[in-house]
Amino acid sequence: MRTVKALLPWGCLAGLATAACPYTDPAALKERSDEQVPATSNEFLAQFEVDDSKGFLTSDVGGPIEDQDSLKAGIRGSTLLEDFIFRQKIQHFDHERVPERAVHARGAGAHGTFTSYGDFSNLTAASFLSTPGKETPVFVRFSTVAGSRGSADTVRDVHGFATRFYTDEGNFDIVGNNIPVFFIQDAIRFPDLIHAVKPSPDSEIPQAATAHDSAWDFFSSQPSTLHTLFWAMAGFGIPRSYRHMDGFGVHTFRAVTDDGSSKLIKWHWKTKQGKASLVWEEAQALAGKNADFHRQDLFDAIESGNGPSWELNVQVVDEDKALAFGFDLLDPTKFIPEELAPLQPLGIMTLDANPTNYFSETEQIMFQPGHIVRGIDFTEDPLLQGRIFSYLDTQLNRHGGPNFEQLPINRPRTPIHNNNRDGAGQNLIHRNLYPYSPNTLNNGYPAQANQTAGRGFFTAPGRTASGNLVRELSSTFDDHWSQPRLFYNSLTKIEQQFVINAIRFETSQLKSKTVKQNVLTQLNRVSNDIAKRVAAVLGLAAPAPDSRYYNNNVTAGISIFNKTLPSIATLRVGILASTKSASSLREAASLKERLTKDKLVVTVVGETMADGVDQTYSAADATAFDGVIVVAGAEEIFDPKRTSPLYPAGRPGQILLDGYRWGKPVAALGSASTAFNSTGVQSTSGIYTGSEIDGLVQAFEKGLATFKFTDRFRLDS
Ligand code: HDE
Repeated sequence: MRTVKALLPWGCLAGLATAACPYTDPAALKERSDEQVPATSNEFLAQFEVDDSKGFLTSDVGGPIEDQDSLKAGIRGSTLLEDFIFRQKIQHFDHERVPERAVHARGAGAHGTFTSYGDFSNLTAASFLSTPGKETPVFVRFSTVAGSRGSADTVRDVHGFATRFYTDEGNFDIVGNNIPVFFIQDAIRFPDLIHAVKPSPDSEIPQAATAHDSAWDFFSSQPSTLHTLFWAMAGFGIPRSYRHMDGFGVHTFRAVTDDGSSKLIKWHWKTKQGKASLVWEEAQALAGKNADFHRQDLFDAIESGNGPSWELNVQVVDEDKALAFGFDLLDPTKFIPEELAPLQPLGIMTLDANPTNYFSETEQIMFQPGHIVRGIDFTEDPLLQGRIFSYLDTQLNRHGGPNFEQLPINRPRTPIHNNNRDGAGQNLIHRNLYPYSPNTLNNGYPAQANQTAGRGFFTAPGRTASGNLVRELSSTFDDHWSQPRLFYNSLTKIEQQFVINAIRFETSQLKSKTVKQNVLTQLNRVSNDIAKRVAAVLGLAAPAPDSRYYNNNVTAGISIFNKTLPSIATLRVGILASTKSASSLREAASLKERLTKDKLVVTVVGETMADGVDQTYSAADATAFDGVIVVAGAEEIFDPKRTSPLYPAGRPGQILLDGYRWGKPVAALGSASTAFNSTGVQSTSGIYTGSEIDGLVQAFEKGLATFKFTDRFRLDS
């Protein structure tokens, strides 16, 4: 339950202009200061919470009732139409669902705080960036794109990273992704992209996957998709967790100062947990073993007090440099390599509170690229321009009327004074009888705010637009191949192999030979080597190299696997023990104590739920662990000839071997090292043995920071 420091009078919530309410009284408004708005979104939301910890059950209109049996004509008779208790209960239940998001339906969210590093008024007039240490409440929702609301978390997909800042000058949203570019360049093509990617209209197969003809038909007919596709085929499509991915605003936006001068900017969220990714077989197994893996990970990390953090950065470019880098900054299929425009850190965001109610908060939050505040402005990016309409429009479908901004999670911390009235689900009781501007009868209120009055929003004065009306894209958007190649060139060899494996996996599901040929044509424009290696698996002839398209450019900061993690806190370790050996359980307990001190989440696995065992071999699986340790005394159960009715045949060995095959650090304490031989774990990097806990733990923890030992994976050549 959230704690509320000071409850506001109801009139404030209703937006009523009363002297008792510091947020809505026009006189008080003029003097509004930071202290007069609730400090955190949690504090604000707490006012809407319902506490059922005491009291009697009531009807929807407040009368106490009982609701366990319906009202019948005789003890064995029909239920009566008169039974209002039955009708209200069933009717509300029948209407519990709202349409899921058309895209990004599957997601998880959390509350937190953004803290500005400094005064950035030389870049933007945005108030949340105006003072060192200034705190702004945030809510973030992470998501996958293609799957339905109940789909698995670890499918291969672009991931949403949408942030709402509840600033003291209104709500500001960065509705971004974990990949800095997008598939298409003009919003009008979005329905085409989504129709191609979503399941087949007849069978509704496949769920949350792009491994089907229509998706790759679109990708290969619309080469602007290649760049994002390449990121998705790499580790970015299958992150270890939401916490281990970066976020990007994707489009170029404008930062505008109080005096109206503007710069072009790109938003970047840099994870403080480090980037980490699953490997594909592991992700697939996880989708079956724990469909809620990412949701659970975020929730558990926050519950344990280890909420994740991201640093907000911007790349800043002068207005007249939009075409200076050899591509168009209005083209959302391009990113600016960090070498051309360095990242400038602005502040840090930490998520530290889970939603109290998933539906009210995570499901009902309505992000919108059009939620901007003074100091931020759009650009003419035709994808962004369309999004500004779409996100608002789609809420009419989801919430059945225009008052969705009044839902608690969508309300700003600041008072609302608009002249909007009525509509389905109107929550507010407006007292103003003159809801129009200009007026004299309400003394001109609400007053107009702009660049000079009331710290209002204003469009960057330097923006200009002119030209003939055309239904076409600028030729500065024409190059679709050099950045996918730049991206691919900047990966390590093994990451390149993972991209090729992913494309092989996806295209192996294709039935249409024409689509496969078209895919090879496009891949060949990125790299003949890729085209050849994919063609070999598809059993098709590779196209000849087309050197008109190729470059040898590289950029830093792309690879996921070439860096160790800055922190191993909250990573998960499985200790494989045996309930048949009391000494193995003792060793497991000491090991657990030692690892827990380093904030690792430890699960001791045994045959039965004996004392000291957290999970049985019936349920445990390597997908649940970032690293595995076998303790002495448990080695017997890894003998493949040994069977037990207590778990599926070979399960202990399978956990060890899967951990090894999926690149995780694997360790054995003392005599348990024989388990390696019996299960086929080979001696490569990331395999640790030793008979003394401290030494083994130190080495193993270094292995956890390495995260994936990629030398265990095969390269084509
Ligand atoms: Fe979205 N997108 N999108 N998108 N998008 C939605 O909005 C849309 C695009 C993104 O956690 C929808 O409320 C169009 C780019 C995220 O609630 C919808 C276009 C980027 C989320 C919609 C795009 C995104 C959405 C679905 C092309 C990265 C989830 C329901 C012009 C910069 C936000 C809803 C959340 C959600 C439309 C392209 C990110 C239908 C028309 C580019 C993170 O309105």
